[in-house]
Amino acid sequence: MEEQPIAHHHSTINNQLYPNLLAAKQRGEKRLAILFDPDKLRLQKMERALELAIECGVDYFFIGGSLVVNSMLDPLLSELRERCNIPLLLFPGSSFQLSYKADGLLFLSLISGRNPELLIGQHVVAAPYLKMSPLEIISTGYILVDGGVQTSVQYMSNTYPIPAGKNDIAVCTALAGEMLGLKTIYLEAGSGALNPVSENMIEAVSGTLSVPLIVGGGIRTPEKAAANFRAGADVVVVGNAIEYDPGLIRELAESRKD
Ligand code: 1GP
Repeated sequence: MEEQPIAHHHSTINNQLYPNLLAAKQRGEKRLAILFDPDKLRLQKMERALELAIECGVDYFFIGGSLVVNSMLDPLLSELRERCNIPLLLFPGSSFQLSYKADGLLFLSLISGRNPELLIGQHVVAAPYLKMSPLEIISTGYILVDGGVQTSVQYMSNTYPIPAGKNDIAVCTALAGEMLGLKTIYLEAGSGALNPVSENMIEAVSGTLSVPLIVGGGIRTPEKAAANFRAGADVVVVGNAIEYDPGLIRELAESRKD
């Protein structure tokens, strides 16, 4: 008997993630992403988070962290895939955090920093693997903004964040990223940031961009999520706050409509 080609589990959402995000932006629809860090997962909370995410129609799961030291990545992706249709996007801290079990990958270039490994070096290493993978690759200009505390991204990347008050630098960085052809821009205050990215900066950056704008880091309340959406964020990402209180998902989901 002839060998069957390996069937990828991706069907309908594969390669539609970015077109869908663009279409949503054009319609003015907002999106909520929940970040799961495989290193930090506590299974009981995750269970509750998953139930609520399905019930409230969370738009994306982002999967990743600055380290990912354990081997939970694949099992976590399999479990999520089995349980729901919410798109699974890898959000990797390094080129080693890759898996075919997700739907897509935010291919992050840390454009606020001047560390060549994170601008292009790791991308070169990952490229042949990604070329063969079924993952939808979404190139992303990753902009680290000072969040009032040294975060893991800052330490691990060995880069300076953009100072919180320097909107002009953030704007020019985002613009350059878009001009280089990056498909999304991600304003990141870092996981556990004391101060999330200000509405002021979000407004300045979103006003100049045509590509979708993702914002995350230190967002703890539905009010802040709503304010970010009003300021022009297309996608808001929440991690830590959900780890503490999965119940927040309901109001965060509502904040998309404010
Ligand atoms: C995603 O790193 C953030 O951009 C997640 O940050 O864990 O602080 O929500 P929090």
